[in-house]
Amino acid sequence: MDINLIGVPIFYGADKRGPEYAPAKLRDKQVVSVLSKHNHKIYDLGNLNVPETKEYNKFYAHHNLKYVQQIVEVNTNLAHMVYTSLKAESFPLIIGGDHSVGLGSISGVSKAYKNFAVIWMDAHADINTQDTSGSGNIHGMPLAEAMGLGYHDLVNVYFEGQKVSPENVFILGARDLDDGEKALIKEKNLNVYSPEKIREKGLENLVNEIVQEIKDRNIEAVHLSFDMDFIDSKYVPGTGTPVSEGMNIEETKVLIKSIVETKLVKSMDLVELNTLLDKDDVTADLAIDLLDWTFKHMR
Ligand code: HAR
Ligand code: MN
Ligand code: MN
Ligand code: MN
Repeated sequence: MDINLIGVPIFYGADKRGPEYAPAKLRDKQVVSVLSKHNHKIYDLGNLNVPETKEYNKFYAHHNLKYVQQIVEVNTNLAHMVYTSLKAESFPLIIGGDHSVGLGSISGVSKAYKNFAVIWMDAHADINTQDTSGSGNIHGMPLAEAMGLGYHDLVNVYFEGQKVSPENVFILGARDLDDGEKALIKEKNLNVYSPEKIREKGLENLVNEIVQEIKDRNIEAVHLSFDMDFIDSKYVPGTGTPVSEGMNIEETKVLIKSIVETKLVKSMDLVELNTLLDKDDVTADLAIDLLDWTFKHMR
């Protein structure tokens, strides 16, 4: 497989320094040769430009949205990188950065595929809007924006309107939801599976169930968006908003393997590795291990 490696060194969505160093860290850890082992050709396209701004400009566009303009600019460029990668039949692997990049990734996929699904592995649902977010941090909102909900400039990134329909979104591992997010899950009847629910169903069963739904709907592609905080906080010190009661590393690998073996995954994000919070590189090493595992099963 051809893989386009795209770094997005952004922290504006988290409003906390650290995730912007993840692409360089993973390159230091030889991400390119690790992925190459599995018979893939890796094209390292470098990092997208993230414009500088002053902290006092944070709320320039909206009182509860931090760094909107910068995030819109980066995600527009990312969307086009993802779209052109898919058109060239190269797998876009997006290394964040914080999870605000999920919007650009999904937007690019959405231009390439009319009928696709998103599997969002995360302790959070990231479906806040400017009206429900308590933090104003846009990394808590990308999936809402991609579903067409939220601030106009974010909803209309790359091209106007909704990028993915809510019934094609599957959120795995969610265990830290805000009240507005819970309300939206009810209202839209979103597919959200907590770690508890995943274990109850059985890991492979759950993936089979999702794949069945996906196949019934004639879905051509799956975008896998992996937030490091999906994994239980005791294994991931190097992430900005760790949450306990998550799945362990083995369980995470079982899920990833069965998702990837469907052959439907055509693009992926790996986000929220915060190198400044990491201890002895354990989270960076884990990110490498997970990428190694993922692309070993991808063919
Ligand atoms: N729900 C909270 C908020 O909106 C926390 C968002 C979490 N951060 C992430 N994204 N790492 O998954 O601020
Ligand atoms: Mn997230
Ligand atoms: Mn998260
Ligand atoms: Mn407002």
